[in-house]
Amino acid sequence: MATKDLSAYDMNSVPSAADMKFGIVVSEWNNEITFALAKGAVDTLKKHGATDENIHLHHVPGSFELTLGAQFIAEYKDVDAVICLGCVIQGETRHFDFICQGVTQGITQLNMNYNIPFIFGLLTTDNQQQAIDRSGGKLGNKGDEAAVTAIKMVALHNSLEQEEGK
Ligand code: DLZ
Repeated sequence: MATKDLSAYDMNSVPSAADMKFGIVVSEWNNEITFALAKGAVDTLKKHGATDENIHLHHVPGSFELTLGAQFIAEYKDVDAVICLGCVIQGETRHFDFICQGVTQGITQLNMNYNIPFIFGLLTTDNQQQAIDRSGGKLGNKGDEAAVTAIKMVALHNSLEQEEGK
C-alpha cells in the first residue's frame, strides 16, 4: 500500500488556531530531519492562525527524552497541546525498538495523565531516505500532520468544555 502524503489534508476541516497555545518538543538526534519536522509544524500552526507568542518550541537531546520534555512543557507553560517531534532510524542493534517503545508508551501515558493532547510526531524509519521522504520530501512532512492533529484535538477539547459549560 502506498504511504499517503503526510502534508495533504482538507484545509476546510481544520478549525482556526488563532486562540490556541502550543508546545513543541523537538529531538536533536537526526536534526537534519527533526528540524524540518519542526519547521513544518510551526508553519502549519501559523497557517491556521497560531501566533509566534503562542508557540513554545524546546529541544531535547534524543527521542527518548521527548516524553519528559513534553511533560516539562505541560507543567511549566500554559499550553493547550504539546507536539512531540523526533526521528528514530533503524540501526544494527535493538536500540531502535527500545527507543520507539519507550516514546510510544511515554506519550500514551502523558495523554492519559493530562487533560490536554500530546501529539505523536515520531518518524520510525528503516533508513535515512525514508526519513527524508517524510520530513518535507516526496511523502510530505510529518510535522504538518502533527500540527493539524494538534489543532483538531484542541478544538475537540474546547468544544466539549463549552458544551459542558466549563
Ligand atoms: C542513542 C540513540 C540512537 C542509537 N539512535 C537514536 C535515533 O535514531 N533517534 C533518536 O532520536 N535518538 C537516538 N538515540 C538517542 C536516545 O534517544 C537518547 O537520547 C539516549 O539514549 C540518551 O537517553
